[in-house]
Amino acid sequence: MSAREVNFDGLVGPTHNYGGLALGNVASEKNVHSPSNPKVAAKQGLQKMKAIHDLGVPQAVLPPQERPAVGVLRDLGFEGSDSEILRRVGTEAPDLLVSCSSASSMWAANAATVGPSADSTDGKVHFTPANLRTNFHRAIETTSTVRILRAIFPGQERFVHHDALPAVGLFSDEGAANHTRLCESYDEPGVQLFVYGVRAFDHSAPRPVRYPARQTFEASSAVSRFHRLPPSRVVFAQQHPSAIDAGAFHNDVVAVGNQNVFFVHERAFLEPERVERELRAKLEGTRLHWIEATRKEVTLEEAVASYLFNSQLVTLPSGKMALVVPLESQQSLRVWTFLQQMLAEQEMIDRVEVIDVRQSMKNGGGPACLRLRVVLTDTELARVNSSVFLDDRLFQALDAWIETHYRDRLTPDDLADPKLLDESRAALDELTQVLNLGSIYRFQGEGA
Ligand code: SUG
Repeated sequence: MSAREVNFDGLVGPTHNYGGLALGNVASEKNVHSPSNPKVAAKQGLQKMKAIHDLGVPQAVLPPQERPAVGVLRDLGFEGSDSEILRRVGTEAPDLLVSCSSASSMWAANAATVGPSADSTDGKVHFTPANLRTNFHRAIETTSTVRILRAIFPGQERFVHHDALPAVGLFSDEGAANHTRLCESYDEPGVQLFVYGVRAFDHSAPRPVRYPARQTFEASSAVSRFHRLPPSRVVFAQQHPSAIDAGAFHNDVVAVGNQNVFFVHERAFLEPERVERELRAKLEGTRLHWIEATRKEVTLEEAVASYLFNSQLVTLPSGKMALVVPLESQQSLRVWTFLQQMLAEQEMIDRVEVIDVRQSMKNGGGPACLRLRVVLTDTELARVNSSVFLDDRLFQALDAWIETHYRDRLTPDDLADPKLLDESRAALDELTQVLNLGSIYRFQGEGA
């Protein structure tokens, strides 16, 4: 049974803006309140999907969520018509309006952790939606994420959808951004690396001091239990606290892995030697290529600014790999020089593709943040809602859809505009038809 890794990218929603909402995310803090361009943002994301598709790597789409989330505002006690609520929140609690308007579900790496069937003792694909409880604007994604994942991966025969972990500090969970699967080939059992920022129960263990750790060991181990992974297939690793304090709020800002290649920054983990040793031991017959950038070659600050490790490492039809890096990695002379040298010195990665996702990058979301990886066998693939797979026809349809519905400039002051809500809903309503998703949004009567 052959298996493939499919990248499910979050489409950028019509309310994409710079809210300065994410403490510890340097770009988000830096760009607070600068005007955004949702149309360009969505097109950049779509172009990235097209580039991956054109490399011969399967690509699919996840829809944006309903924003501004008027339903959430109603849950918080606001009453009246939708436009009355927007007007009232806009004047009385503008920060809350910004939180309820973020297009943050575009960063699909945080939507869930996915466990491929080859690794689970029950032979099923497991999904655990992330509770994203560290930031309110992200915590409100979970309910819709569940609905969307169930609509795309239907039935219980092959897919298991778990509940999100309790949304408390002990179980802070940010999904696949802190999870890497290494393997010989996708269809064979692999080893899953769960990376956490803090052990919530252990107050004497090292922890970041400047910024919050968004993933706990307690959450990671619960997800590994949900996914029915034998201990021989699991490695836990603590993120280096200095990486979090330098702005690497997720592990995917300092490490990226695919099959038997793991590209990491020297300061990614607190105990890099132990992590490497345990991965090699558990991978048994597989030769792991551990490619490390030292602090001398790329400082943590350079890694965070360039998002070098937030690249996508994808297997090409030839069996070789490509590293899909953000434009910012090319614009840094030191990072680009390191990349050229790294390319020349190893035999696994044979090309680098440069992608422009600057609108997302200004909120701290690089190429890897925008995608959720799902390994699927042919049988599982056949059960996935096929309308979400990107081909030239869907690309054209989505490009035209963005052109029709998206604004080319947005500031936080625009978020209370009832016309923006109408435009967003009209766009999402049409999208559910294009992607054949049925009614998944609250404004469509779902979960009201
Ligand atoms: O959670 N930014 C996101 C970026 C997520 C990146 N994902 C991965 N590394 N996988 C976050 O910090 C900023 C929104 C704002 O400020 O408007 C934001 O939520």
